[in-house]
Amino acid sequence: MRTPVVANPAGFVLPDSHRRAILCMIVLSFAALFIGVVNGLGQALNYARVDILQYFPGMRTYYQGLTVHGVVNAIVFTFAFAAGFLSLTTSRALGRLVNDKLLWTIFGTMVLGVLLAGYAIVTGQGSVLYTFYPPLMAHWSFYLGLALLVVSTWITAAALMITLLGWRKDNPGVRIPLMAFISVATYAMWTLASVGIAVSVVGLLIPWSMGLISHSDPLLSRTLFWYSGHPIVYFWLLPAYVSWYTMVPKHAGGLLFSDSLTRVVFIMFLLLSIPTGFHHQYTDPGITVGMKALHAGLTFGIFFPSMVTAFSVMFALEIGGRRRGGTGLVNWFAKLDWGNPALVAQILAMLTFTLGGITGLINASYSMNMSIHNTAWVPGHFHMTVGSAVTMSFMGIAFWLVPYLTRRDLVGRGLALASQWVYFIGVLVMARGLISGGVDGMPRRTNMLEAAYGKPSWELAGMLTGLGGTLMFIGGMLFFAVFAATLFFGRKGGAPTDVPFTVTATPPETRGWQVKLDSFRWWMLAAVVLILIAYGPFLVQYLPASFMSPGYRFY
Ligand code: HAS
Ligand code: CU
Repeated sequence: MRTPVVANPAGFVLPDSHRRAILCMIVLSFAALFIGVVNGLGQALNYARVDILQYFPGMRTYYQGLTVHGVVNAIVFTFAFAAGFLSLTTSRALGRLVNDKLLWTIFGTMVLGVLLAGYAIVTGQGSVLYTFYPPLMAHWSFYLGLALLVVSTWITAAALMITLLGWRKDNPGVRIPLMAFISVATYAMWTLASVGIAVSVVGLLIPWSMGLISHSDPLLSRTLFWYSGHPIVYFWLLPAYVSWYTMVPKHAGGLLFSDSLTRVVFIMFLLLSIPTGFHHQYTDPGITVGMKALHAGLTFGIFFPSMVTAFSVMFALEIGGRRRGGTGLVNWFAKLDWGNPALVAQILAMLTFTLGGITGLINASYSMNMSIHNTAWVPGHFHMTVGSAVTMSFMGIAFWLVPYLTRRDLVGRGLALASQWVYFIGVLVMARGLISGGVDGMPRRTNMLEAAYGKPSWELAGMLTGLGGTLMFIGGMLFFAVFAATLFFGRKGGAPTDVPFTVTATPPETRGWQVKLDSFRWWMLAAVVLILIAYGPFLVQYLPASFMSPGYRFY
């Protein structure tokens, strides 16, 4: 017997203090993106050998600019958005509020973290890029700021967990509503994943940067970084997937393909995101080939839930397109609502992610990685993932979320649509430049204005990178204009009063094996076992740490 259970509690109202706390997080998130996008223009133009960074107030070096770009985009923008958005989705799906004092604590911890890390970066004492590998050394406030940003994610995880446990107590035996399940799963995965960065920052880097220990262990720090650094990409991506699964079908007028399959996808992310970090370290010495091969194999495993996502989301879009009168093999696609900026942003995000995913598979292939590692190919890959799939999805979500939180109408629908098309074309042109340059050996993280070894064939790649980056900047500015205008000048009244909420084609099963899918405890335990298998042998062979390198500050 199948009965749909508590999937859409009616009458949900977000009280004002929650509304303001979540709005603060979303504004912090996009303020960070704004700084990131402005710096991004400087980075992209550097590939075209045009120096605009020199005009940025207080900017000392290319690496300072690149650190700002990476930290605000990859850490602040994503963390703040996930905290605000997933607190809302959890509350909404459970019909139960996340504690508002915790929401404000999360926001306060983030702001403190940004100020501390920002102090080091702005004063030129933290130009260590967002990967902060030792022996490059930053001021201790950089590491402390990052630690606080990670702590803010733990408070969020705890806040969501407490809400879920309270709900479970009041609803014994009821399936967890899907939107809440996948929101909490995202934080469950990240809680396990963030341990690596936390150990590295607190145990190794803060004492070292304060002079309490004189030397660092680069390999151990890199390994701990990538233990968190691969799963962090899914921590960025999964809030977008929450929207793609549970909200995009609603925008498109379609249906979610399967409740159970969606849960399985998120459980696969919980299990497989972490034991794959060595695919960033194929060229590192000190890690056995066997361990690298194991992580490569598991990386192909983590490719699978995204493939499932592609087909599930396409199902939802196709139903929507056909309901709007679409026929034939492709006509349904044209019939989608191309006038809705929230939907358009996310469809364009999916299209770029298809290319981002394929380039990820190439990265993961050990032998192909050897020819693209540390080249411009890699930023080509990640601008088609985090720089577009994630960023454009978050922008698309903002098109309904900001009106929902402020109770103000979206201002400039046409501009909002234009912003996404311009950004989309920009990211494709830029990625074309970076990818082709990378295949041709053009390096990443290199000040091209100073590099004495440029090849003539890098010229076109560099120009395309600069041109695409400029278009992304213009698209970004159009987006920020819409965002700010809505925030300050939107007309009160017509804004959406609820989050978009999808109906599943197959409601959650109330008996059978599917019920077991909701047991977070067992999935987390299984994830820990996989982590031990993937990292245990390395740690046994490697530890104790070898503190061998002093700190360096080159720029
Ligand atoms: Fe990656 C490096 C492998 C996904 C981000 N990645 C990076 C770095 C970043 C990053 C930031 O194996 C650089 C780190 C640094 O600074 O050094 N990546 C992968 C693989 C995947 C992958 C296998 N990456 C991501 C995501 C990111 C991200 C997601 C951010 C959000 N990546 C690597 C590897 C490296 C790497 C190596 C190291 C490279 C090196 O040497 O340094 C997979 O998860 C990708 C799976 C994706 C798919 C696509 C599914 C498509 C969907 C859209 C469907 C479209 C629809 C529209 C529905 C399988 C879901 C349809 C409509 C139509 C009509 C068509
Ligand atoms: Cu990775």
